[in-house]
Amino acid sequence: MKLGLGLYRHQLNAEHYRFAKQCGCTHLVIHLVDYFRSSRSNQPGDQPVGDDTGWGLAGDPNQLWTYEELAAIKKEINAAGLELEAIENFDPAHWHDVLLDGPKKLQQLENLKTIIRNVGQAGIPVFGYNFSIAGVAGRIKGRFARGGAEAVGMDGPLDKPLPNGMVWNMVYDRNAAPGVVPSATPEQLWQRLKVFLDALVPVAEAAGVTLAAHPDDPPLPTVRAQPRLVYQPQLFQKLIDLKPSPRNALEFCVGTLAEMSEGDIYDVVDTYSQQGKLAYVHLRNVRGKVPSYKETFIDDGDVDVLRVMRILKRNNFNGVLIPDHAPQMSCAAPWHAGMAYALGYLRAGLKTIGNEQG
Ligand SMILES: [Mn+2]
Repeated sequence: MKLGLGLYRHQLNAEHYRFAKQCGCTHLVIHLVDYFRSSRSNQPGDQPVGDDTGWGLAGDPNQLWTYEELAAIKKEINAAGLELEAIENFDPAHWHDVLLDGPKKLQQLENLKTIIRNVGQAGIPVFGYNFSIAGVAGRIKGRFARGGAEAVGMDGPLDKPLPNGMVWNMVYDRNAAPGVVPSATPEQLWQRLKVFLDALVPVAEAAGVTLAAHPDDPPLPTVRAQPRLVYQPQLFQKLIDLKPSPRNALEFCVGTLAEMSEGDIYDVVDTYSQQGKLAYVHLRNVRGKVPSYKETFIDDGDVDVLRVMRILKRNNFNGVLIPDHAPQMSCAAPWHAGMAYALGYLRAGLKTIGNEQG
């Protein structure tokens, strides 16, 4: 197992690469979508949360991430003594109609194929995605964590319908007609995922890129009047079986899985790690379950994180762990302190379980 850090778009610079290295990381997972563009309710400094207007504007539909751009970022990361393990998330601007089954779907599937080919050419092994119409919506912030640290949680579901022009909690069309996005059925959503996997998995196989699916966060059957795909642990199996391939794998978010109303988190970790389906792991802790849970410090929630690490080691998981989210700590650099605390804990955990690369 290897230790990594996730960085948002505005953090892709030498200072943050040094910070990761100083915390003992060998790998990075990076976001290229800018979640903090033009939103008053969603400011950089923490993970994106926002209100029911979402995270702001999606990117440029005509600017796909190029090989040159990806190779340049990888080169800078390598120069800092780190490996680039994964890119996390497609931009809604590049695939809104794949999620919505809209008129630009065929062109946008080609967009995604181009991006995966570019990622493979740049030598980046994993691409994480979240096949979700509402996206990561409906969460709140408060002084929920130990000592009054600011953390994210949920206090009741959000089923206010999505306005037209919005998907994946971002706005892709500011000029959309008034009205709301019609609710899909769960069967329609699974069919859309099948179309996506049938198109992308062969390209990923040829490009040497592993596609890694994140479960729905928060994991409720519906959010914003839209169905969710993976809101119980066994639904990950349905996703795997829909398109069997070593390149159809999981962005295994222990926090989200622990928020689900069913399943024993240790059995869930065992089941999927035994199958070798974990591309990389979001390892964070949480107290409670949907629709009422709170994110916690890594040593302070319902999950025995060391026990999870022992199961991963027993099943020979050899990929990257990242903290995903952490509470904001009271100091001049709340995000950095939270991440350094989580990374120190994970690094000690890796040594404790006898992980040779910890
Ligand atoms: Mn996650």
